[in-house]
Amino acid sequence: MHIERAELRLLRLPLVHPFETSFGRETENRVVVVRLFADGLEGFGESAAGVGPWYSYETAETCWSIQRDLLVPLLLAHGIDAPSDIPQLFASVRGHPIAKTGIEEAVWDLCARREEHSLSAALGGTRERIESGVSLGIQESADRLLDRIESFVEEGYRRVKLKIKPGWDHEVVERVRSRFPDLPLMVDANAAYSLDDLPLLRALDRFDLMMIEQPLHYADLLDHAKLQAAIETPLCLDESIASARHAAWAIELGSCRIVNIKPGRVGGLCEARAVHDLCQEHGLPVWCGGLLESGIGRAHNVAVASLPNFSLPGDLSGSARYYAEDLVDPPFALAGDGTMEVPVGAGIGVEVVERRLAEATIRHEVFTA
Ligand code: OSB
Ligand code: MG
Repeated sequence: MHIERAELRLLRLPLVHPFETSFGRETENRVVVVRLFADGLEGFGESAAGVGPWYSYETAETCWSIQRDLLVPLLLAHGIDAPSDIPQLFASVRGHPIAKTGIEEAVWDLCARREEHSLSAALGGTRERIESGVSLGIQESADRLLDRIESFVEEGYRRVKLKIKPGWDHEVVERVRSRFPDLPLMVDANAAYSLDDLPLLRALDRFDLMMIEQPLHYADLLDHAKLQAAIETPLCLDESIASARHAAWAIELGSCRIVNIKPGRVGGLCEARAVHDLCQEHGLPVWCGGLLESGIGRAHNVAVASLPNFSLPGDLSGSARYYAEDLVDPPFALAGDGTMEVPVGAGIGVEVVERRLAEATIRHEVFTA
């Protein structure tokens, strides 16, 4: 297949609620939406790197420059037969996984539409519905946090993830646990602790958490292995699992018992599936994380989460939890039982709303072969 035209759009997406983590507070997301044209069809992907280099070294601006200067020219200069050609095509560019993901996703969408398959079917997905969880940022008070949890539980969310950081951890988790004794609950520290905090991390064992996500340094595998050996609660790695190779190291070292898979973090859907397959072979459950994506990236995440070893609820919440009006129609919505439907239409299976795309665009550039 010859890609005839590529379009990049830098979008500004104001969040319904500010999102605060151990690395800061965000009031809006910035993403690059990639749109590719070939054979009378189009495909969409999203690079949801955000405003600043806090979660990862990438930003919406680094995605834009790497895509404009390197990835889009490579794509337009080479024909591709299948999405699985993309990782090799982009291998000469070191790193920048979120930038690569937006383009690889658009190729997946385009190829699935060409075959008249859903993206889920193209990936080998087996689920018709996926289980939704919700990730709750640090709030101004524990009372406010309890109120917000209550309303998400009423909506049907199947598990709640709390962001923690030093000073917003043990006491807060204790309050949440005593108010919601049976709630499937987990915490995510976004690398805010070190092994010196072992007593505090061990003290979390008594709250029956499903897991503790990424407590230690963003690139670490060794200290996580030491920590996992010293506590009972399963560790889940996010930032540290940058590829299937990192997952293999983590499994061999015993750094975690669960893996959060985000296509953006590992460089695309091919690599996300490779991490999934490896974890499945070794008996580690996985779940799909998020980067506050719009409906475009969310559609890709939902399709990935339909693979068989995604056996835990993901950070795949309804569109309304993030944005007043999503870019896609229909928006992603939670059923009362806390699940979301995996779209069955061709490609991502949701319509991109041109008006919304235009309203959110702060920069736009078109490239032709
Ligand atoms: O660490 O999982 C994370 C959002 C942005 C960056 C990193 C993370 C998150 C979330 C929310 O926890 C994920 C989502 O709901 O999209
Ligand atoms: Mg995380």
